[in-house]
Amino acid sequence: SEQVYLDLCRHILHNGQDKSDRTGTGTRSVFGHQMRFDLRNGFPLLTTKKVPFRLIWSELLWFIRGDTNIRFLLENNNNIWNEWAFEAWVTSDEYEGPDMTDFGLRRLSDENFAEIYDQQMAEFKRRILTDEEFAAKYGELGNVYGKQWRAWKTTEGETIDQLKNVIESIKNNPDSRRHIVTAWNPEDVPGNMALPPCHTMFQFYVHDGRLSCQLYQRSGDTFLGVPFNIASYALLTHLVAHECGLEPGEFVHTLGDAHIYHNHFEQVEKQLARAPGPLPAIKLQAPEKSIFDLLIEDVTIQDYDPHPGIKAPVAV
Ligand code: THF
Repeated sequence: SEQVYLDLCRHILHNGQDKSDRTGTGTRSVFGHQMRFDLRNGFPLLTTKKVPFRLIWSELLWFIRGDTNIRFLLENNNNIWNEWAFEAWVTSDEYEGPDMTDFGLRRLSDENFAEIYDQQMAEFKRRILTDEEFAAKYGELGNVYGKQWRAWKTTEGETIDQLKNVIESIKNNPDSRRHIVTAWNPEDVPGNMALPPCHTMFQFYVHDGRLSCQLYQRSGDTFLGVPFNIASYALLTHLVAHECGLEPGEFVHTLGDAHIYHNHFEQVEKQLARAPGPLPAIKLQAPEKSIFDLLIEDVTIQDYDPHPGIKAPVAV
C-alpha cells in the first residue's frame, strides 16, 4: 500500500512539469492525483525511509486541541512549524537582530549566514519556551488548522466546533454525505494565517461498520510533507473511528498540485531504490479516553522497522 506513494513520486519525476513556486526553490509537479490506503492492511507510515511518528502525532494532537501556537510543539520537541512563526518575528518592529531576509533560501547557500540563522532560531525557540508574553505574540500562527477545526469564527461572533460536530454527525447519522471539516476559510486566507492551509478539507464516509476519510490537499510537498500528511490523516481516521465505535476503513488522499522540490530529487531517487517492508500498527494506550482528552503518551506505533531517514531541506 506504500507502493501508491512510490508510484506518485516516480510519476512526478518522469511526467511532471517544471515550474517556479512561491518559495523560489523550483518544483516539478502534476495536477490532480489520488491515492488509496486500506487501513486494514496496516498503518501507512512509510518504510522506505524513517518517518518520525512522534512529530506526526504531536502535530495532529495540536490540531485536535485547537492550538495554533508553536509553544505546544516546542514543548514536545517538534520543530516542523518553527520557520513560519520565525518569519513573523524577524519581520516585526521588535526584532533587532541581524537581517534575516530570505532566510529560507540563504541558509542553504551561505554557510556563514546559516550559522547566524541557527543562533537566532535557537534564541527564538528559547524565548517562546520561557517567556509567556513573547510566546503569545510570536508563537502564534494565526487562524491555522486548530482554529478552523475547533473554533471557526462566524459572522455572528460565535464559534463552530467542526470536529465535535462531525463526530456527532457520524454517530447519529452515519449515512450522511455531509461529514465535512473545512480548514479553508476565505475570510482568513489573505492575511490572518501564517500559511494558507494545504489540507483544505476532509470528509468521512461510513459503510459496513467502517469509517473512511478523504482529504483534498491543494498542495503537497511530496517528499517531505506528504508522508506526514498520509500518516496524520490515517491516524485521525483511526481516532475518530474509535470515538464513534467503528473500525477504520480507507484513507483516500486527493492532491491538487503534487510537487517535488528540485532540491529533493536525489533523495527521492535514493528512496525509490529501496524495497518497502511490512507496515507498522497503531496502538491506542488509553482506549477508554475520548479523542478530546488524549495526551501524547496515549498513542504509539508498533512494529515499525523502516529504512534509515533521508534528510532534505524544507522550503519556506
Ligand atoms: N511547507 C513545505 N514546504 N513543506 C511542507 O511539508 C509543509 N508542511 C507544513 C507546513 N508547511 C510546509 C509543515 N510540515 C517537515 C515535515 C513536515 C512539515 C515541515 C517539515 C520535515 O522537515 N520533516 C523531516 C524531519 C524533521 C525533523 O526531524 O525535525 C523529515 O525528514 O521528514 C505540510 O504539512
